[in-house]
Amino acid sequence: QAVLTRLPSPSLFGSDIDPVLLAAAYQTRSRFRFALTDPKKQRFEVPHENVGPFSGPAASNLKYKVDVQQNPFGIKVTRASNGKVLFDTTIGPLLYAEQFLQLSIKLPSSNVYGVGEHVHKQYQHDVRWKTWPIFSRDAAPSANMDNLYGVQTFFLCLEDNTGASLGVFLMNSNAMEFALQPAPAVTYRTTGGILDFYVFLGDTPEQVVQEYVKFIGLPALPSYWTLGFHLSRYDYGSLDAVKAVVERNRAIGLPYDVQYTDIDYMEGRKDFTYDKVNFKDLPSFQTYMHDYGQKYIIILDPAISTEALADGSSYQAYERGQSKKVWVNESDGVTPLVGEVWPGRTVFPDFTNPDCTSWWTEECKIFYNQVPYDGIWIDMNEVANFVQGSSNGCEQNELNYPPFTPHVVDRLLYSKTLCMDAVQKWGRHYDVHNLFGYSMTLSTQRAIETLFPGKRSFLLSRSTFAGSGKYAGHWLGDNAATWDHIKWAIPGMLEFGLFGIPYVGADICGFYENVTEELCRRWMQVGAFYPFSRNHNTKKCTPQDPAAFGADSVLVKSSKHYLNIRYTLLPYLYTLFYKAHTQGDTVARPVLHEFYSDEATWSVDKQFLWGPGLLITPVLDPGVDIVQAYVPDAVWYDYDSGAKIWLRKQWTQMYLPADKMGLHLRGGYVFPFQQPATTTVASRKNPMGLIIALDDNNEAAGELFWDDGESTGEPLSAS
Ligand code: MIG
Repeated sequence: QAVLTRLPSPSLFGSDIDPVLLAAAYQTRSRFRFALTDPKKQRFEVPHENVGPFSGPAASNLKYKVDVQQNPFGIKVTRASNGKVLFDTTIGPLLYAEQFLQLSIKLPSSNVYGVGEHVHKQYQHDVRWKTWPIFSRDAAPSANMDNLYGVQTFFLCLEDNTGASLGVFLMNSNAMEFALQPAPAVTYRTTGGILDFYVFLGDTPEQVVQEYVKFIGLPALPSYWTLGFHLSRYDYGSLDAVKAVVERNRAIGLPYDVQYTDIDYMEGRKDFTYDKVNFKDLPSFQTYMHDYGQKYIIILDPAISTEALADGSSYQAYERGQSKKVWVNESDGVTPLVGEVWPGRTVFPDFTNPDCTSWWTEECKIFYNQVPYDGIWIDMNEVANFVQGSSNGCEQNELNYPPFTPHVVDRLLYSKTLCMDAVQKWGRHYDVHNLFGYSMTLSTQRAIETLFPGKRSFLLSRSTFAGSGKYAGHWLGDNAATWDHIKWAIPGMLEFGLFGIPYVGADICGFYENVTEELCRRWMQVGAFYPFSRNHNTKKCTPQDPAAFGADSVLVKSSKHYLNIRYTLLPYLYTLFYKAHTQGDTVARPVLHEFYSDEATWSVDKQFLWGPGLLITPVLDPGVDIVQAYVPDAVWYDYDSGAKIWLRKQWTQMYLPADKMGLHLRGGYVFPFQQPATTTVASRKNPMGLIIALDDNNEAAGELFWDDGESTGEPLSAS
């Protein structure tokens, strides 16, 4: 510990804190933590399940060395093996005020990856003065540098071509920005809480991810069926329309495990209700799906209508929540904050309140007893509100109008969400806003555990925080059917791998806008290799489920071909998820994680790997059948033909006509497989086998994790 006193200088935003307490800990041999707090007053700290106190013995045999510079204060973390400075805050001053905290870090290289949630058009960050706002927001991905749904404050830095890497995580949930500079350096600039930094050292990028993910929570092991293909859209309009889509995609023999219904199944967009006219038979829909070996997932939104049902009867879910006082309150701490979302006037459950979790769990159960379902998709949990702050507006105070506002969308913190002075159990919305989706995930996980004891089910969340991956997957939100979006999905997906949320994918064929056959065909090809593979569409747009393009279309032929390969390789994919779950490995893996000694891979983001062994080279441009592809330094075999590729460690032109994408198996690896079928219920009964791809020495190795695909608890068998 050390006490830091403020050097004389003009105040930037007022309310400077002086002194500041520094606490630091050698937590493990590869993890260093330091926190800066106010010794005179308790400031907000993220109530994360994995944050412990500064106590316990110091780790030994450290991979790092820490030096503290005095006057001005700075902290330097050095790699013990080679003396390289990895993390150096002496590049700038520490600023610590009530609502403005800033620290800059000089880095050993500009190979920086991560931090979100944003559209990063390139996976490797551009360090030329780019400032990214971080604040959870219901905003559609676009070319702008907007803050999107989730809050992820972790980045990875590849030091050099030895693979040595570091990771940095700031445990803080306030609105902030992250600025990259060519030094190379980064600056975290946050509006509250404390500065609580974790520095991770690894010998490889994968090791850094493992260290980070073990700390924030190893990702959930998905149920096997959730690795199948999913189909969804907003506004089927009726259950008959849903069934027509299900039937036509069954009829073409599409590998297809999961069907969704979006908010149009509800009565008046109210959670825990269903439209008794257009979705009259919803109670038997799960059986209809199960009869074919398929599953059914529902959407739930956080906002709860305050209005009665259409027939005048009371809306029970609201009434019960109201009597249990489970809503987010206005600044007085007792009056429920009222806003507006899909169902009209709404209140917002405070998922940080244990009573709210009990209420939510109970509502999920009551509804399940009417309309059985297999998994839950949670949306709008940034939290989205269609009026600014509340129906009563927001007071003029330092929470709603802080002295410094990061470059968030609209430059207004309560825009499209709740007033910042709203009150929740964990604290003021100002401090806990970024935890809304995370807390809703925790509550919904409780519901899932209650509904499906001993089973894993499915949970998908739009808003995430560090640790969300322990319970949930994520989709990249409301993208559009454009060639830009099919490209941006790859950096997005790879980043969520770094964040410990490997079960991730973008809406295949795009959410907004009508898609063309060509774009949808290319998207179905690459999407067959998203860890979370779902085709989802918005209302009114032309149907884009594969069968909609005609049973004889090239799109259907190609979608089936690549989904069959996905289903064939599910034992390999499932094993990758097991390794993610047990040791924090990435699943959809950046090429640089396997080939870091080759600088050419450091910026590859139009291709990616499944684990170490499968190279995926999609077509991401219109009118193209030749793609510039990188062949990393290994032996590769074309998946379809088995032919060996006679070049390596170079760019090549890959011929990928309309029905083809690049898929290559890496020599040295063994891929467990199973004969595919149209559902995983059926494919799991088929014979299994091994694809053995030999390396230069005619050797190969691999692993298989196998179990019943849905139980929780200890694995039945491993490796
Ligand atoms: O503002 O539930 O991202 O997947 O279809 C739209 C309707 C609300 C946003 C989700 C999208 C979903 C849609 N929702």
